[in-house]
Order: sequence, then C-alpha cells, then structure tokens
Amino acid sequence: MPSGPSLLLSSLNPAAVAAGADIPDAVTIDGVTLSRSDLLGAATSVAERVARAERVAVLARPNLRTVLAVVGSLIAGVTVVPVPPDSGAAELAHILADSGAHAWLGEAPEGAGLPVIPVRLHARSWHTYPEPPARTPAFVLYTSGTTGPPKGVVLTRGAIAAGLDALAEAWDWTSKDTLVHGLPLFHVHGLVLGVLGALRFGSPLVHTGKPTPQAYAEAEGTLYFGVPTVWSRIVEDEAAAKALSGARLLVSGSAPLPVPVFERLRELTGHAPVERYGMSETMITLSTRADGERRPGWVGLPVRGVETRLRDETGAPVPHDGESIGGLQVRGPMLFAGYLGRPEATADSWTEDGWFKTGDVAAIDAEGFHRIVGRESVDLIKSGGFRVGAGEVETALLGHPAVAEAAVVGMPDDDLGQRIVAFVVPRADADTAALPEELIDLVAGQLSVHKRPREVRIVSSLPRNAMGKVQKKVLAAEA
Ligand code: MCA
Ligand code: AMP
Repeated sequence: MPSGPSLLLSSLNPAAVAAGADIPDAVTIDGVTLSRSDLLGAATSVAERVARAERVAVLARPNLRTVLAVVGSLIAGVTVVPVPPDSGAAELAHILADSGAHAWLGEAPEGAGLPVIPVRLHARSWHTYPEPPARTPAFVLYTSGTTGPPKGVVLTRGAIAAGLDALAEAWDWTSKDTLVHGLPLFHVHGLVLGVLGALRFGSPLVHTGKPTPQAYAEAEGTLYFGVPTVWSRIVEDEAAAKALSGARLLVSGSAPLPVPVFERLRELTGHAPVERYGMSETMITLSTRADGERRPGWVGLPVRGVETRLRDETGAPVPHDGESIGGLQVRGPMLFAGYLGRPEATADSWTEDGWFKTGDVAAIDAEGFHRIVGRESVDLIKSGGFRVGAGEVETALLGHPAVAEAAVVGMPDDDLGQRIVAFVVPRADADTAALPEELIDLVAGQLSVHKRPREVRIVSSLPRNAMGKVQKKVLAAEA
C-alpha cells in the first residue's frame, strides 16, 4: 500500500482519499472538472490498462485525457513520452523512433502506426499500486539542441519530487493554493510543475486551455504560472491584469522577463512577479522567493539542494561580483538522468567534476542572486518560451527543392522574446514568389507550428567567415 510523502503524487494517496481527503475540483481543464477521487479512480483505471507497457506516447493536448494518461502511467510506473500535439510528420517520426514508445495512450495522431490504449474519462478502478523506485524514469521529454533533431531528456520520479519540493519551499506552495495556467502539457513548465506540482501538493488546478489574459483574469486562482509572452500580453490588457491583484503569487519563467513587463505587472496587479530559471534537463534551479527580494532582471537564488558556479572558456572560476559573466554550471537532486540513448551527448553536458553545463551565460552577485545574460550559442532560440534549435529548422528548410542555403537566427521580438527568422538563398532557377509562405508551412508541417519561422528573407548569399561558417551575428545585425 503506497503511503505518505514518498508518494510522487501525494494528494492522490488512495488510503487518504478513501478516508475523505477528497476535493471537488482537483483538476479543471477548459471548463471540465474532476474531483480528486474521480481523478484517482479514472487514472487508476488507466494504470490497469497500461501497466504492462514500459514506455508510452501521450499526445499532450491540454485536456483531461492527457492528465489521466500521465497520472495513470505514473501510478503504474510506466514512462511517458509527451508528444507536442502540433508535431509535424518528421518530428513525430523522430520522437516515436527515438523514444521506443510501445503504444499511444489515449488519442493517437492519424496513421501513427502504434497500438492505441484507450483513456476513458468515466472508467474507475480502486486497485492500489506500490510506489515505483525513485530512479524510475517518469518522462522522456524531447527538447531541441543547437544541431540535429531533439533529444530525449530522461527525468526520474526522484528528480521530479526533489524539484517540486524545492519550489514548494521557495514559493510557500501548499494545498491552500489554486494553481492557474494555460501552458502546453509537453514541457517541464506546464506538465511537471503545472500538473504534477498541483497533484503533489494538493492544490486545485485550473488549466485555461490557452494562456489568454481573459482566461487568467476569470480563473480566480492564487498561484499563476506564465512564460514572459503570457505576462507581456496580460499587461497589454489592463483589466485582465488588474483582475490578478487578488492572487498570492505570479510566477514567470522559461525565458527572460523583460524589465518593463515586470514593472508594469507590479503597477497593475500590486505583485512583483517571482522569476525562476530552469531547463528541461535541470527542472527549476534558481528562483526568487515568496518571502524574499524580487529584483527585475534577476532570477534569484539557488533553490533547496542546488549549487551553482560560473566558469570562463578555460574552465577557470569567475568571481561572483554581480558584473563578471561566465558559463553557468549547476548541480542538484532535480537534474535529469541523461539524454535517452545518447551517452556521448550526456557526457559532453557534464564537467569532469560533476557539474551540468547549462549553456547559459550568467552573473552572480555577492548575495548569491543570479542574472541570466543569454545563451552561449546563438543557435538555441527561445520563442514564446519554446526552445528551438536553429539546426533543426535549417535542416527542414534545406529539404525544400528551391532552397540552396539556409541560416536561422532568433531576432528580438516584443511579444515572443525572440522570433525565428530564416535567411534563405534560393537555387538559381527557383521561382521565389511564394517561397517564404511555402517554407513557413513546410517547417510547421514537418517540425511543429511553434518552430515555424515568423519571417523568411530571400537573400543572394550568406555572410561566411574564412572557414566557411555562416556568421549569424552579422546576419542578426543586418536584420
Ligand atoms: C499560424 N498558425 C499556423 C501557421 N501560421 N499553423 C500552421 N501553419 C502555419 N503556417 C496558427 C496555428 O494554427 C495556431 O492556431 C496559432 O498559429 C499559434 O500561434 P502562435 O503565434 O504560434 O502562438 P500563440 O498561440 O500566439 O502562442 C503563444 C504562447 C505559446 C501561448 C505564449 O508560445 C506558448 O504556449 N508558450 C509556452 C511555451 C512553454 O511552455 N515553454 C516551457 C518550456 P490555433 O491557436 O488556432 O491553434 S521551458 C521549461 O519547461 C523550463 C524547465 C522552464 O524554465 O520552464
Ligand atoms: P527549456 O529546456 O525549453 O526549458 O529551455 C531552457 C532554457 O530557457 C534555459 O537554458 C534558458 O536559456 C531559458 N530560460 C529558462 N528560464 C529562464 C529565465 N527565467 N530567464 C532567462 N532564461 C530562461
């Protein structure tokens, strides 16, 4: 019989729920609500159906079936591969082949070729399962690198529990909170923090389907999660922003929150947002605190169990003086267990003495506050909070017969933080009239909608250095 705090989804402890620890509104998505006991019963019924699989793919649309598929798998100790619902053909084929998922759990995309295990909203089971060991992988989350197709980040149950508990401590997150967000359910932010966090701490969750200002304003929560694009859209809608003044904590993360958005949120809501920093590989490692200073442009202190350091290109220490910048390295109990099937890439991401190299450049001040300055590589773009590799988009563009050369950069964008811009050299005989639109659709259809370039510029050549490498900084400056 599972019990107490060692249970990953503590609020779903069957004995406690049977003894009356129920709530009527454990999870609401897009207006449909399940009580805690209904959620437990329906998810356990999923667990019974999925228990013999090892790894399953879940098409992570923002709906209750996705939550039941994930929770049922976790109850059974089965690993979930969340698949972005807007995945195009090439990305879908890659995720399925690379992850070795045995079946779709719930909805399957057309022609996806694997057996489908149904998820039924109205089925119930009260079977109990032992809590799987902490080292069991909970998720393989696909995330972009600078080159090549996305890699599978393996997150164990133990890492997730440690990561969530550190956030609960920093944010004072308890069952008294109602969590509100409308983020995608295939990343750490929306899925691990935004669903599992609520189920670990017993906070009712309201998922708004999409993270629109109006939906956030109407949700009447206490704890709100958003990426900077969401917050910058909220401050554009004064009435919606003001409706959040009764909340306890507004949390921003996944990309840099522009200082003017921070200030405007404070003006309109009376809340200085809590900023936190993380990665798919590390969960959340830095945050400002519910009971501490919140400084615009800074992401705060290491959360419980995390240590950080800065290193220069030679591996030498960089002083923590608030000004000097260096490569940010982290270690802590919430870090991933490696990239699935890629021992070399995994080894490359760690230093010899056991620190994870984030690839972000940061400064740390004397009080231990962190400021994220940017990425070491221009080839990793953050657009609307989504991580997109320039290389994967370039490969997709080069698949078009009219494209001779392609280079992709992230340009500053008020709404998205960075907007994906593709510079394309067409083949000599190509008709370029409709080429930009065709290429945008090609990327949306092959990779995913959120990886599509917002702009395609047709150019006669790309600036290259003496080694023949495209000079992306020159391109970005020209643009
Ligand atoms: C337009 N659309 C197209 C095309 N053009 N579709 C196909 N082909 C085209 N050529 C349509 C789509 O159908 C879709 O319509 C709509 O455009 C999508 O619009 P878009 O501008 O792409 O986005 P948005 O709807 O404005 O979304 C902004 C957003 C989103 C809501 C902020 O970017 C978002 O959800 N970001 C969150 C990312 C996130 O959670 N990251 C966490 C990872 P329709 O809408 O009708 O379908 S980071 C993480 O996990 C770490 C640990 C951390 O630190 O948190
Ligand atoms: P992902 O793996 O999609 O979660 O992307 C992780 C990357 O997002 C990090 O390496 C950072 O570059 C960026 N990031 C996440 N949170 C923040 C933040 N609060 N401020 C600045 N950058 C952030």
